[in-house]
Amino acid sequence: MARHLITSAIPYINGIKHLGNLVGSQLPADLFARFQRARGNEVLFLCATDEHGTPAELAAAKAGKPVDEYCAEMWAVQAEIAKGFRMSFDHFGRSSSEQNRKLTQHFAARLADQGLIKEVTDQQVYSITDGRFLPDRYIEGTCPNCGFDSARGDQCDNCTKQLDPVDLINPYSTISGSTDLEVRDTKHLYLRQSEMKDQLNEWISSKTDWPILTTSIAKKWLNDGDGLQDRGITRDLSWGVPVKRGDEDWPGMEGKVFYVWFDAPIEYIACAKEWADANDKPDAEWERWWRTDKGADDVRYTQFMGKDNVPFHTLSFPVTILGSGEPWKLVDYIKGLNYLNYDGGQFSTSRGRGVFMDQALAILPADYWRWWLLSHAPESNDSEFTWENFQASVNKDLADVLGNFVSRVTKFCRSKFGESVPDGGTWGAPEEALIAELTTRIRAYEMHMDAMEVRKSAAELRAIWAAGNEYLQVTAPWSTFKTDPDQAAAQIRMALNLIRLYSVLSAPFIPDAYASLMSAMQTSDDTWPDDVTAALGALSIGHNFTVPEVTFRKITDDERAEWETRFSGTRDE
Ligand code: B3M
Ligand code: ZN
Repeated sequence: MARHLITSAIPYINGIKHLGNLVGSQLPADLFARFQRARGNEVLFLCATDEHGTPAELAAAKAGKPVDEYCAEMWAVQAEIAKGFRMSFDHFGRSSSEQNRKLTQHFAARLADQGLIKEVTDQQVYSITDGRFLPDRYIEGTCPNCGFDSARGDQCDNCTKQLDPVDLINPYSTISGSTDLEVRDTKHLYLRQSEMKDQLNEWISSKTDWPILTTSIAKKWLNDGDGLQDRGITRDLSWGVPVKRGDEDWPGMEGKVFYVWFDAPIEYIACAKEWADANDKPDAEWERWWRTDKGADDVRYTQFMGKDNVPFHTLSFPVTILGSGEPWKLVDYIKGLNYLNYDGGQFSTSRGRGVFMDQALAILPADYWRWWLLSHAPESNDSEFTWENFQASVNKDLADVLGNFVSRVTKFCRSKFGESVPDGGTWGAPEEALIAELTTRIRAYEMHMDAMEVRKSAAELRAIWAAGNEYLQVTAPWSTFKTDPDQAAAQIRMALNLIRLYSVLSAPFIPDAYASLMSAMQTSDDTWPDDVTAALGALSIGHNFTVPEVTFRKITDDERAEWETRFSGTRDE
């Protein structure tokens, strides 16, 4: 049995995420976690909200609420929506937790002990109008790298370059819009990333199996031009993890907090402790996932994230881990994803353009979205959501191919043989051909799922469903029944067993359909089909079933047109 530690990038607390965010990390991570559990492996799947930094402060100010109250409320909202999408997190934590505060301060102390932190008198943009410093998202301007005109102080959304607020051209305050800014001195802690350049280079070069998207971003940051610069890991803000050296005060750092990107990845570790604490487990239980000296050496750790988060996970966070000099687990595989666009443009949180997670669930159940998003995951390229494509995929794959198979087979059986697996006939050439095809396809499906090739996995699963329809086409039990009812019974026995098999194989993609089909087939036997022939005998003669309600309905043209208009960009934020 393998052991898989799986984390999804932790979403910012500042509002409900859109479908592009969902397919960029949580959803493919959930697919992988569910698959590994189905294979009998041990999984710890973690996610959390990213609650510190300027995004949280700005959103709370906009909502007119104290930031801690705002975060607590939004955590509950995000947790509920994640549940709605059937995210199978073992724990959905909070980066503002006590566990993360302690661990972040611990890492800072260790890094300082190793000589990897320096104190720098830094120049920060100060807004005279607002009477405060403007770190990160409190300031926007033109990107010095690509010319994008609303680059944020910490990162350009267009070219993904990590920025320093003082680099922005034509900067303005996002609080007041004021351009009455000046650069003032303030003291900050810097992480000496440059010291770790060789070690990081070596580590990344050893990752020959990583997606090119991931390694190329990492290598670009390591080796291009300015390379791996030392970065400020503290901020002049009040909300965040207070700057301390372990339990000790840090002279000169009073009233400052750690930068959100310093404490957010540490939450991956803290979240495991939150999970253990919440379940009354001793520390050894979470440490066996995270400490290589305490059992984590056989853990395979996979991270899922959108491409804009890759530099922080391939450079900054590994510097924290390696630089600590402690035996923490490093990531084994990073699955970086591209962006999902919306109908000819970008999803836009500020303009309410596109479908947000709560809105999606209000119009259709989770499985419809999961299937479309995963089968169109932005892996090698950015991909695009259009209502036309969504309607076509749902209607074809889910309603026509899978749903229709289930309904034809169960209804035909009920009308001719009753609601139990019928006796009679034998399996011959068509069944052997089907089993051979399924065996090949299921092995390919497993391979793609193991490799997190999401689209290829979906394509293979679709082909597995289609093989059932082809089998019905070839054997035509409704015709067979007229001349040879015994043989028709054998064919329907196969088809009923296919429903259970499909349900087990499809569960990572469409967990609700899995549950309803298993209940219709009145079985809880979810054995993975290592042996396809055996799997197709799981429902034996006389086994009862019921005809399920419609498994997947079609999306009408009217609905499509209505939704297209509704989500074109008018959501009130
Ligand atoms: N919250 C950015 C994002 O939601 C950031 C990820 C943190 S992962 C440690 O895309
Ligand atoms: Zn840029």
